[in-house]
Amino acid sequence: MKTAILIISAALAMAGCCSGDKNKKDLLQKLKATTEKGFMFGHHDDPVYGHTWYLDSNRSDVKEVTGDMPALLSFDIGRIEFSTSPKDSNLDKVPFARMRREIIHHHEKGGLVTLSWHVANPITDGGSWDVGDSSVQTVLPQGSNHKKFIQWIDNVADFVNSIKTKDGKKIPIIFRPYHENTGFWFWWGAKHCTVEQYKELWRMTVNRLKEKGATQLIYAYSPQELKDTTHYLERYPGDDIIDIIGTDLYQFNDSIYQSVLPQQLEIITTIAKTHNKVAALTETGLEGIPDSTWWTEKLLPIVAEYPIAYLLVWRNACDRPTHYYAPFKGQVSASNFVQFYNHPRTLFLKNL
Ligand code: BMA
Repeated sequence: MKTAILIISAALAMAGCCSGDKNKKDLLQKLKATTEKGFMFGHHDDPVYGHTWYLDSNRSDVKEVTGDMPALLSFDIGRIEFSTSPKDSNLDKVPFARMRREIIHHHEKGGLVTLSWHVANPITDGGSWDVGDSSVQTVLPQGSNHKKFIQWIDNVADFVNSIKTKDGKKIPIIFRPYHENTGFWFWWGAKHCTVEQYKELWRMTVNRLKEKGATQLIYAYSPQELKDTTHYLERYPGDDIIDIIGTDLYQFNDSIYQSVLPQQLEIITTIAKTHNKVAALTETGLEGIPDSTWWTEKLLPIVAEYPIAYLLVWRNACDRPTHYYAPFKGQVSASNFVQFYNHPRTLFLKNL
């Protein structure tokens, strides 16, 4: 009896592992195929709140402007590390249960999903922005917060493993932790840990997630302020771990963005090509989009020149009136965004 149970549970574990792996391969294939056609548009927290609304059902600022959903939805799982109940919410007040429902729904419609993780500082339990020079070191094996951090990673595994189709298959997701690490503002930033410590943080995370059966994840690396390919690869965790060669770049100054964006895209697409990976502009945007033709005059002419699978703009906060990156009905760039939507190289949900 005991042996039978053991055999059955081993078989089930294998099925789980292989279905995760197969789904992951399908997702990578889809991303590669997409890059031939154009690039997907992604929006963070798109179906859960918008410029003037919070947690309504069946709403999306992007849909209200274009009649279509973004091809890619992004959510953040910051605070999953403290989550003990299904009622808990992330750092931007998105309930994890709602996030799960939206991911399943979007996947069923053929869309893609990415998750970032603004994980708390392991020493202070403060936010990701609570920087301290030894934080990374303390979560690595032998570190004083290692056990605690492994539990945090296990919470991530439990959450992603709970996101399944109706027939029980784990939904493949692009996971993008420890982002913008060439900057100094997050506790995993270059100023706060050595190259080796940063890489070990990644390796430990990916290994643990795999051990917990989360084999459906594909991984995006997204540093920013890149000098050249050598700089990009300095902290790159490795080809065996990373699937997506990403970067984050926002427009704070028009002419700087115009000159830096092509350089950054050149770096990531060159590396993606030589490492046989997928390139993506993992975060970008202009806060408040005051430039009414920004989408077709500033963003599109540059990104259309590079083989990237997607670009993602950040959230339309409902409680910060100027903190939005996608247009909503009546916003000054809304009609220009429709032109962007109609361009043959931009891919939204209906194009997938
Ligand atoms: C930042 C801002 C914050 C938010 C954080 C994590 O860029 O949007 O308001 O809490 O991302 O999503």
